[in-house]
Amino acid sequence: MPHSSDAPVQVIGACPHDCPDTCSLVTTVSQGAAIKVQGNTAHPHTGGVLCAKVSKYTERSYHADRVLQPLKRSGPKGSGQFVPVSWDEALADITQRLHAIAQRDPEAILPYSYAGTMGMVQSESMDRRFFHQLGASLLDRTICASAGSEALAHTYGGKLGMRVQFFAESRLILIWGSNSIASNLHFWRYAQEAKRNGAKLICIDPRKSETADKCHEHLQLLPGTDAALALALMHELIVNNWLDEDYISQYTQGWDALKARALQWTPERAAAVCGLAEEQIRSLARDYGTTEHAAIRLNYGMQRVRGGGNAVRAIACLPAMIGAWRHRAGGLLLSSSGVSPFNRPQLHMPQLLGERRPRTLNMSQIGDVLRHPGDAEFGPRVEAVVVYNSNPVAVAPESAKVAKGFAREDLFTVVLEHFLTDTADHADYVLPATTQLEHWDIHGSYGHTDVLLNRPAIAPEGQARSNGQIFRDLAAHMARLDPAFAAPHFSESDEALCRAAVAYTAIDFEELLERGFANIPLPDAPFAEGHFATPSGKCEFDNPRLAQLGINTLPDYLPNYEPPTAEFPLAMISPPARNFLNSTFANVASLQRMEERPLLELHPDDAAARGIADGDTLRVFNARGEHICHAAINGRARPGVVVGLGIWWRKQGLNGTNVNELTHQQLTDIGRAPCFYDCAVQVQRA
Ligand SMILES: Nc1nc2c(c(=O)[nH]1)N[C@H]1C(S)=C(S)[C@@H](COP(=O)(O)OP(=O)(O)OC[C@H]3O[C@@H](n4cnc5c(=O)[nH]c(N)nc54)[C@H](O)[C@@H]3O)O[C@H]1N2
Ligand SMILES: Nc1nc2c(c(=O)[nH]1)N[C@H]1C(S)=C(S)[C@@H](COP(=O)(O)OP(=O)(O)OC[C@H]3O[C@@H](n4cnc5c(=O)[nH]c(N)nc54)[C@H](O)[C@@H]3O)O[C@H]1N2
Ligand code: SF4
Ligand SMILES: [Mo]
Repeated sequence: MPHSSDAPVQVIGACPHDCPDTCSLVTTVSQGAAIKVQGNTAHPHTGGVLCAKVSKYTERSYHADRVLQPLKRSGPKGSGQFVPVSWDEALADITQRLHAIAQRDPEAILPYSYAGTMGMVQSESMDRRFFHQLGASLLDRTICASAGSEALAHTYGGKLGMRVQFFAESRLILIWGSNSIASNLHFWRYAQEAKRNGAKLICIDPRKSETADKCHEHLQLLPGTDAALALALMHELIVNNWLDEDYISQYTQGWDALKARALQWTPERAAAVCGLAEEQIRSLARDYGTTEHAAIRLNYGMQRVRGGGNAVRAIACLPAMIGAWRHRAGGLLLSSSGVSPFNRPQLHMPQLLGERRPRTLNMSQIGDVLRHPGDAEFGPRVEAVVVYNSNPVAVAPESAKVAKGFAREDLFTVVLEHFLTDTADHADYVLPATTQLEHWDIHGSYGHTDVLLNRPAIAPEGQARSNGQIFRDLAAHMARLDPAFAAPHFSESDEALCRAAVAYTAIDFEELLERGFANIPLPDAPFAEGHFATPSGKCEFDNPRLAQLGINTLPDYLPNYEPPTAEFPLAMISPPARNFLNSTFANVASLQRMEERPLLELHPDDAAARGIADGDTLRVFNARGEHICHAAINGRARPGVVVGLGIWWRKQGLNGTNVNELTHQQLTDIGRAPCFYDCAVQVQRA
């Protein structure tokens, strides 16, 4: 820690946010205060550039609304009324309550966390040990990526793919289901380099996003129809013989079956399903089938529908059909997190469960989970929930039910947070957490393949403590009631946990201390000669193991759960806003100004048919609820599709709701994930 009287110093850290870029940060500290946060020029993937959100990091860390002492509820559940209490009082009361529940049935306790910080220590180390020792229910962390991740694993054997820097050498890049300029800026820098070198960029997205604006072509398909498009591309690759037969025969499995299926998908058939012109599909297939070094940047935006898993499987077959994997600048990237070297069992210590095998509850159905009365199949009713690194009341689907669940007077809720979010408002105790500037952590990335270390730049603000420290403190208090919590693994420091995460791996911790980042040694072109991580070692077009899961063994097109109807004729998608990160930053004034207010983008025809003008106040509704916001007729929505950019806090909404008031809790075909973009609504002037 820099001494307060020292001249300004620079501390190297890592961006904690749930963003594929995992930037290396340089924080300038003067007199003990962080005065600016910049991108590290020495880290190639960061290139000295940060997004607008994190460039303003000090505005968030020093925000006047930060929770800086433990708070105890003083009003009705959900009222957001609290009184300050001491750490000792809060920890003693919380551990007594949890212990009493655990004595009856530890599965009545549920941890709820996601990627508010992506660091291994503050997101999955001491917390896991604590809940495993308790025997609490396990959480199925499906809210974001599990449909695509599992689909990819069923095809390639893991979350593996192209290395992001080699997109700069590609000749054709399909940006598929991703608004890269908003949510993957540092990939976009590589794509720009390719574009300057003559590459063609094609965006496949129902919304005319900022990224679509900058691509050569844009296929503005209907939400949830990507598998139909992929199958028609296969059809064209087959009938025009744009195939790498040698790659297919050596390194893939199930070609004859896939071919038979694809031949049923003429461009004509797919065009009708996707809401595209036949010629757009033929032209895309020609580009893809005839350009060497063709690359696909697939992203999670296209898997948030009923058939999202199958769509990822279908798209993932394409590079193997044309042998794009032979070169490092060809192939596909969805997530690179499969190369992560971290020693998770060392951090999580699943052995603390002993003989116990707690149930697993799906975070994407938290609305139903919290309102379930309990029965033989479900197990005990949830009596306590501990939330950290997540804001489920705003981000989980069908949020009226989520808010109702959290409003249960008999639910004991502890929230570790920086701010009084919608979720924290429902807590019995809010515990003040440190931000990335104030704690140690170690990070992998799902967009590049480096490991980064985050050193604390400043002392914790107020009485804030790191998640790691809070779980150590909870364990220490629990030890008074249950001696198992006195074991030494409950006092390992955050810094020691950083070291443990990479112990016995190819990553040198001293190098991390020195530079802030380290490369994982990897081949340039992972599947140039097959070597897929599947049991067959091949790219599994046909995966027979899927039959046991009740899933079609070949990729298929599954229509959405909620196709538009006469009553609810518009398909609503709600992708991330450029200047927020999920619901994080929605309370930072300078970023809020850039996003203006909760908006719904409509096509001019859909607006005209309803007498709606730009800026009008709207009622967006379906059978689940209504959300009041403002119309944006800005040329980004296609006919029949509306776009509610996320994710504002519910309490910022005109009627106390956000877009998730309208979404449902049904799950994707693969990966048990939410279907945020598979949602039909109607819109009226309010
Ligand atoms: N600025 C910013 N960056 C973020 C985030 C953020 O909230 N803000 N969130 C972070 C997180 S948690 C994640 S998971 C990633 C997400 O990263 P991405 O998955 O790349 O998400 P987006 O960039 O929103 O891209 C999703 C795009 O998919 C489009 N889309 C919606 N439905 C469909 C469909 O059915 N088919 C196709 N082809 N496209 C569809 C949307 O219109 C949107 O433009 O981004 C991360 N980065
Ligand atoms: N309608 C709709 N809903 C969506 C999506 C969508 O596209 N449309 N996207 C979905 C996706 S992809 C995702 S990933 C989820 C994301 O949902 P969440 O994971 O809940 O992400 P955030 O909303 O950013 O909330 C993270 C919270 O963690 C807190 N936090 C950050 N760092 C720390 C820390 O070190 N300690 C503690 N204790 N707290 C910390 C932040 O203050 C913030 O309130 O939302 C999903 N919801
Ligand atoms: S949010 Fe993403 S782009 Fe912005 S600084 Fe963090 S890692 Fe980089
Ligand atoms: Mo996400």
